[in-house]
Amino acid sequence: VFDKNADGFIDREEFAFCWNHWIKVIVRPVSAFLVVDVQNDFISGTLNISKCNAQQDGSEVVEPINRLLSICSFDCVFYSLDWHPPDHVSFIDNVTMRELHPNSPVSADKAQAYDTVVFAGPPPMKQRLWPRHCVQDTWGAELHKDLKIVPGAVKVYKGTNPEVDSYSVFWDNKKITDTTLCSQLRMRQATDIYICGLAYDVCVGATIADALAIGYRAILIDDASRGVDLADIEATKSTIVNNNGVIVTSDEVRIYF
Ligand code: VGL
Ligand code: ZN
Repeated sequence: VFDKNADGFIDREEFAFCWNHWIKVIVRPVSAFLVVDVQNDFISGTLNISKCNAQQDGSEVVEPINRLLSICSFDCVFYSLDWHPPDHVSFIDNVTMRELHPNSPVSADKAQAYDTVVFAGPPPMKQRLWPRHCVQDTWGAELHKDLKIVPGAVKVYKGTNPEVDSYSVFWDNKKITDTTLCSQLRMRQATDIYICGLAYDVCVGATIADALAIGYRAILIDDASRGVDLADIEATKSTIVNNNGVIVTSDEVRIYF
């Protein structure tokens, strides 16, 4: 590596910095494949996204995901699961269990599924209310039966704290606790994260935003993701591109042995 000061080479420390921050990522990338929340409730259960604004069929992500898992050789594979206790703060039928902030746009007695309220806190917390979904150890929380599970993959559980929701697979929405994904990616020195699954504009979007903020190269696989709201899906795509993320289709992903 030549020094711009023209005396030959840059020193060891500077080389180490370049290696760790730039060169390693290019000559020795470590890839992670992350399948977000491909669970029954989002596909055909209580939070069936095909009944939402975008009317997308969540089961269509299974074919491209399985194909990528069989032909690509990712260094590590993760499956995240939305994994809520029955008293979870995001469930519409639990809205009267906690105090709302006086400035909440909707009151507890008027609130309906998909509305956004503000809980009193402290601190006050904005929360979109969802139908009861992905309750721990129920059918709705299981991964789709046709989804290929590869040996050695790691399952990452999120949304387990009853008091705080968790869209990103890295942290809960208040950034109180991180998940096993954070430590696993650090341990494996991952550089590139390929992300897909459900829902495009909710958990997939929040996860890729965090991946880019941490500094990973993040790749969203468009045809292996389905979402809730068309406008929010478009906004998610803009955020990814504006933050130097990449959006590809599954046939563009080529990581071979
Ligand atoms: C999700 C709504 C509520 C998701 C999770 O996985 O995208 N969406 N909980
Ligand atoms: Zn959830």
